[in-house]
Amino acid sequence: MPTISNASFMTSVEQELNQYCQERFIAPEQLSNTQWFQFIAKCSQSTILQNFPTNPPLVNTRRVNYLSMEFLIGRLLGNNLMSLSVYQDVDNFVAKYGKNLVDILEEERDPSLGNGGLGRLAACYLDSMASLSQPAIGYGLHYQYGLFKQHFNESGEQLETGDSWNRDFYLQQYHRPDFQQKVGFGGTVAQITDDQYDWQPAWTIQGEAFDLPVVGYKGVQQPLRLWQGYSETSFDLAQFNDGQYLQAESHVIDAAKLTKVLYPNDNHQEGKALRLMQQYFHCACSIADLLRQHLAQGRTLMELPEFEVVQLNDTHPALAIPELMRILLDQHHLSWEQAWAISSKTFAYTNHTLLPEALEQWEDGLVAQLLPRHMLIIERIDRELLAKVRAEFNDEEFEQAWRETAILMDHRVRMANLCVVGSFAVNGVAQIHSELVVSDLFPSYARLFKGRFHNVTNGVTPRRWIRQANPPLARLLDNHIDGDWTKDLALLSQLENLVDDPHFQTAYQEIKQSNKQVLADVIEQEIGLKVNCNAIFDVQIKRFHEYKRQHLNLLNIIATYLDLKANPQKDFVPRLFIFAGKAAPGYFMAKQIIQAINGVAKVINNDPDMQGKLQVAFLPDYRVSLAEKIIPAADVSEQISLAGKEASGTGNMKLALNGAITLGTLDGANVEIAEFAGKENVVIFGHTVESVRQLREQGYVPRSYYEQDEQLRNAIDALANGMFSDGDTQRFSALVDNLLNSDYFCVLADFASYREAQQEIAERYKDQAAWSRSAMLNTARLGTFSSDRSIRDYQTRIWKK
Ligand code: Z16
Repeated sequence: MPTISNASFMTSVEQELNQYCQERFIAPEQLSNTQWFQFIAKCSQSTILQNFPTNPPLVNTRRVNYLSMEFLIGRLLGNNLMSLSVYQDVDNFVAKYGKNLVDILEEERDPSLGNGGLGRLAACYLDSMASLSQPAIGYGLHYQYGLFKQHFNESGEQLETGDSWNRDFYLQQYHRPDFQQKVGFGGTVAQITDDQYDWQPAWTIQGEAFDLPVVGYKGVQQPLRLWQGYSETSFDLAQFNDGQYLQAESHVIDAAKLTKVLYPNDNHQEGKALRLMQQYFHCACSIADLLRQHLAQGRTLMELPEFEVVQLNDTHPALAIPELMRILLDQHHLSWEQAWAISSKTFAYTNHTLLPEALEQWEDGLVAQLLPRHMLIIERIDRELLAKVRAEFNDEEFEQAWRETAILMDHRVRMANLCVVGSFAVNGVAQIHSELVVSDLFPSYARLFKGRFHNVTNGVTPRRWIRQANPPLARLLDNHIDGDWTKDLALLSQLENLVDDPHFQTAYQEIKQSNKQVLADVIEQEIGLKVNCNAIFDVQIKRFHEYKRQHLNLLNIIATYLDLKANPQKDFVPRLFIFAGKAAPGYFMAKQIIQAINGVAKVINNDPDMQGKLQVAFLPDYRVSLAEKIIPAADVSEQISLAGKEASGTGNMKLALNGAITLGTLDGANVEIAEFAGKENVVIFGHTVESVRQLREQGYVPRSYYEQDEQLRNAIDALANGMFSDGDTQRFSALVDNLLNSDYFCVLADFASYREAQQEIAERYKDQAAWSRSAMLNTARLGTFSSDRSIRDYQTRIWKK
C-alpha cells in the first residue's frame, strides 16, 4: 500500500503550485489547462516515484516478464490519480481556481503504442498485475510514431497522418542509460563445439530503455520498459527492401529507423524485413535485461524458471525462445539439454488468433540472413521435434502430423509452431477459442504435448473501464456495494438484489441517459451532428476487418433506411448507429467499408425524413480516450463477427459491464458473456461455428441469398447504383463484387437473422423497465470479466511454480 496520505499529498501540491506559479510570474487563476496538466503530472509522478512500493516479493509465484510488441496504455494521469486515491482531492483543488479536472485531463495525448485488442489487453494486464501485487515487468518498444491518426476526406475515405505521440507527451518517461543493450544482426557463424557457436554479427544496434511507471490501484508501481533503437552510424534503409535483403547484409541499418513506427496491422502479417528486425530487437533487449536482473540477485541459470516466466503476447516475440537458447549455449556454454531444460520451462505462449493471414510465418532465407545463429537453433529444435513426432504417430498418421507440427515448412518459419514447441503452456483467450486452438489449429500438438493447452478468458480493468470512464456509475456502485468493487469485481453480484428496486432502477437509467447526453455533445463537437438522445445508441467500435463485419451492420442500416423511406408512417424506435475504428492503411476492403459507412451516413443524416429517427455517426480516430467516452453511453453493443473468427473480443466486456445489451454471434467471449448475463439479457443471432462448417461443406453461394431476399437485394443494389456515392456506380464495386461472389465471412448468410435480431432489440427497447433490468443484470453478472480474474487464472493455471 502507498505510504502517502491524501492530506500530505495535497499539502505538497499546494506548496509546489506556489513555486510553479512564481517561476512563471503568473497567478494560479491564470494557468491554462495545459499548464495545469503539466503541473499535476509533475506532482503525481514525483509522489509515485517516492512513495509507491516497487519489487513486490515473490510469494508462490514467479515474476512475469510480459513481452508484447504493443501496449495500448491510454492516458495515464487520471488513472494515476485514482491509483493514488487523490482524484477527488485534486478535483476539489482545481475547482478552487475555476478549473475542471476532466477538462485538464483532456490535455493528455493518448500514447497509441498499439493497434487494438491485443495491445489494450496488455495494458489491462499490467494494471491488474500492479493492482494485485503480482511481480511483473512489461517489455515493449518505444515507437517514435504510434498508430496513425485517422481523418476522413470529403468523399469519406480514410486518410492517415503520423502520430508523433512523444513530442507533446508531458508525462515523464525515465531514461535508464545503465540498462542499455547491444543487439546484433546478420554476419556469420562458426561452430565451436557440438552445441556452441560463435556468431559475429555484421552490425549492431543499441537499445535504450525508457520506463513508464505502471501504478496499480492501491497497489505497487512496476515498470513498462520500452526499447528504442539508437546508433552512431547511419544507413540507407531503402537498400534493405524486401527481395533485396540478401544484399543488405553488408550494410549497417539506421537504428533510428528501427523503432520509428508501429506496424499498423491488426490480425494480419505484413512480412516486412524491418518488422522482423523490430521483433528480434525487442526480444534481444528484453531477454538480456531479464537475465541481468536474475543474475544480479545471485541466482543461477538453472533456477531461471523457478523465478521468472516469460509470457509471449502472441507470436510477435517468438524469437525470445531461440534468443534465450543462444545466450545459454554460446555465452554461458551450457549443453543443449541443459539450455532446453531451462528455456522450455520459462516460456508460456498466448495465442490470439486463428486467422491464417495473421499467423506469422517468415521466409527462411530472411531469417537465416538476418539471424544466422537463431536459424541454426530453430533447425535443431525442429529436428528434435521430428524425432518426437515419429515416435508418437504411426506411419499412416505421420505425414499429416508433421505437416501440422513442423516449425520449418515450405521455406517458412512458422512462429506459432515455434512458440508451442518452446513453451510449457499455451493458452487461448476465450473458452470457444481455446477449444478451436486444440481442435482446428493444433490437434497433433495436443496429442503430443498433453496438458500443455489451456484457456484463460480475457478481461478488462474495472479501474479504467468503469471507475474512470463512467464516474456516475462508479458512484452508484460505491453507494450500493459493500466492499471495494474496484478491487474485487465479483462484488457486483450484490446488485442482483437491487434490479427490482425502483429507486435503483431510476438511478441506473438516469446515469445512462446523462452519459448519452455527454456523448451527444462529443458527437456534435467532433462531426457537427446533433443527435436524438432518446434514440437507441447502437455502437460498433473496433478495428475494421472483414471478419468483424461492419458491413453486415451497414447493410441492415441501408435496409432500414429504404424501408423507412417506403413506409414513412411505420412505427419505428429511433436509432443512432455509432461507428468508430481504423483500417490498416493497406487493407483495401476495410477502407471500402469505411467509405461506404461514411457515404450512407451522409445521405441518411441529411435526409429530412430521417431527422431524429435514423442517424449514423462515424467518429474519426478511434483510440482509448474516445472509447472511454462512447462506452458508458452505449445501449447496444454490436459484436457481430463470423462465428469462429474473433478470438475473444474485449470491447464486448467493457460495453456489457457498462450496461449495453450485446447483439452478437456465438463467437469469442460473447459465448461466455451470454452465459453469465443470462440468455434473456443478450440478443444472439447467426450461424454457429458448426453451421458455418456445414454451410461451407455444402458450397456457400452468397448470390443465392441476394436473389431470394428482396430487402438484402435492395440494400446491395443501393450501394451499387450510386445512391451513397453521389451517383458514382464504381465507388463501392469492389465491396459489392466481393459480397456477391465470394463473401468469405458469410455476411449474406447472416443478414436475415441479423435483421430479425435488430428488430428484437427495437421491440425490447420499447419496454424501458425490462430493458434497463437487462442492462443492470449485465453489470451485476459480468464481474468475472475483470482482468484481475484473468491474472488470477494465469497465476493458478500457468505461472504457478
Ligand atoms: C489483435 O489485436 C488480436 C489478435 C491478434 O492475433 C493480433 C492482434 Cl494485433 C486480438 C483479437 O482479434 C481479439 O479477439 C482479442 O480479444 C484480442 O486480440 C486480445 O486477446
